[in-house]
Amino acid sequence: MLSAIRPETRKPKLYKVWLLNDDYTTMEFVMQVLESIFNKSPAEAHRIMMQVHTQGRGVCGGYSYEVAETKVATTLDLARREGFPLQATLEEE
Ligand code: TYC
Repeated sequence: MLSAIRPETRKPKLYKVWLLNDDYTTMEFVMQVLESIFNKSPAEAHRIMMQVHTQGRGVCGGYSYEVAETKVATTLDLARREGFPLQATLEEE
């Protein structure tokens, strides 16, 4: 169906942003990323960080492709500037 004709049927895809665990990025930095880039409360940031730390990866949220891609790029940028190997990826929901 053409979205120009039936705009109400458009269902934008969501993309999950995942944070991956590593041995070198500090817990404090990961929580800072979750609070400043993913707008999490300190309690939620701590919960997600610990999930990544104990299970290898965790979801930071679901966003449009553009927003998800920007959040991944901003995360990687900040991590590299601080000298951390933190990795983040996108996954279609
Ligand atoms: N495993 C890291 C440590 O023990 C903490 C960490 C958590 C790193 C989450 C990355 O996405 C991450 N310092």
